Amino acid sequence: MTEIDTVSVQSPDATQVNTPWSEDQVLALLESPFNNLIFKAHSTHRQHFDANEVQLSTLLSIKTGACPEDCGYCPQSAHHKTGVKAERLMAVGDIVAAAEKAKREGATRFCMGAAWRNPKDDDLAAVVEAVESVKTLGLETCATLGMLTLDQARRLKQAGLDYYNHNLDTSPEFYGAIVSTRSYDDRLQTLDAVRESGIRVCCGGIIGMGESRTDRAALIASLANLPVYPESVPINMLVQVPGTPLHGVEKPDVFEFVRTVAVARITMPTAYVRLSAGREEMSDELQAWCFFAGANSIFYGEKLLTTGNATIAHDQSLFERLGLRPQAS
Ligand code: SAM
Ligand code: DTB
Ligand code: SF4
Repeated sequence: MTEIDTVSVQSPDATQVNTPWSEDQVLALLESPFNNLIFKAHSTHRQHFDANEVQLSTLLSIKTGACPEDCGYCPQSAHHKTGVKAERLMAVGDIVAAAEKAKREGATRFCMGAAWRNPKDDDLAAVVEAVESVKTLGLETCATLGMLTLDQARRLKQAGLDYYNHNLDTSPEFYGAIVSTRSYDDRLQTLDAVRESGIRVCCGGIIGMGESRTDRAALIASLANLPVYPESVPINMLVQVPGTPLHGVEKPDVFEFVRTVAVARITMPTAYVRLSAGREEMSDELQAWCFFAGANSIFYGEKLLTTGNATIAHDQSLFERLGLRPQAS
C-alpha cells in the first residue's frame, strides 16, 4: 500500500498523523521524571478529549477455550491446563441478548472475542450475522477472532463491524518468548488487512509479562509507527492465571503501568487508550492515575473473556468519586 492509500482509508474520526517515533525517543519518555511525563500526557489528553469522559466497552467471549495457539499469558490456550471449559460458538440470539444487557448497563461498544487462531468460513458467517444484529441495537461493534485475510475483513466491514481488536502484545524482540505458534509479522499482516478494509484498528499490548522497560518502549513505538496508528489502544495488565506459563512472573512496579499509559497517550494523541485487563486487582488510586495520564476507555461489566473484571457497582462509585462521566452513545 502506498502512503496515499493509507491516508485515504482513515476512518472519519481518525486524525492520526504519523510522526515516526524511535524506540529511543519512547524510552526517553518512559524514563523521564514521573511528574514531567504525567504533565505532558495529561496536557496532550486535554488537547484532544474531554478529560472527564470515559468510553465503556463490554466484552463477551463468543467462543471459549481450546485455542490451538500457545500464547503464554492466555487461559484459553489448549497448550495450558487452566480449567477453562471449552465452549462452542454461541448462538446469535444469545450474543444479541448479552449485547442488549451491555447496552442497558451503559456500554457504547460491544466486543465479541473468539479463541481462534483464525476464523473458518462457517464461523465467519455466524459472526457476520451477530455483528449485523448487534449493530441494529445502536451499539458500536468490535470483534477479536484471531488472524484475518483481507477478504474476511471486508466481509466484516460490510456487516457493520466498527473495530477489530488484534494486539501486538509486546515488543518484536520479546514476542518469541511469549508465543511460538505465530509471528509478529503474522500480527502485522492482519492489522494491514483490517486497516485496508476500512475497519478501525484496536491494537495494544500487555504489561507485566516479564518484559523490560525497553520492550515496553518498543511495543509503544511499534503501535505508534503503524502506517496509521490505532484508533483504540488497549493497555492490559497481565491477569496471572494458574496453569499458564506466565503465572507467578514478577509483577512490575505499578507506576511503570501508569508510565506506559502516559507514553501511549503522548505518542498516539487522538487514540482512545483503554485501561483494559487487570483492573480487578488495581487500586482506585492506580486507576485514577491512569485516567489522569490519558486513559479514556475501560472494559466494563462483570467479566472480561474468561476472568473477572471490576464490578459495575465499583466502577460507578469510582466514576462518581472522580467526577468522571461515561461517554454517551
Ligand atoms: N484469539 C484472538 C487473538 O489472540 O487475537 C482474540 C482473543 S485474545 C484473548 C485477545 C487479547 O487478550 C490478547 O491478544 C491479549 O493481549 C489479551 N489477553 C489474553 N489473556 C490475557 C491475560 N491473561 N491478561 C491480560 N491480557 C490478556
Ligand atoms: C484486549 O486487549 N483485552 C481483552 C480484549 N482485548 C479482547 C481481553 C482480556 C482477556 C483477559 C483474560 C481473560 O479474561 O480471558
Ligand atoms: Fe488463542 Fe487468542 Fe488466547 Fe492466543 S490470546 S491462546 S490466540 S485466544
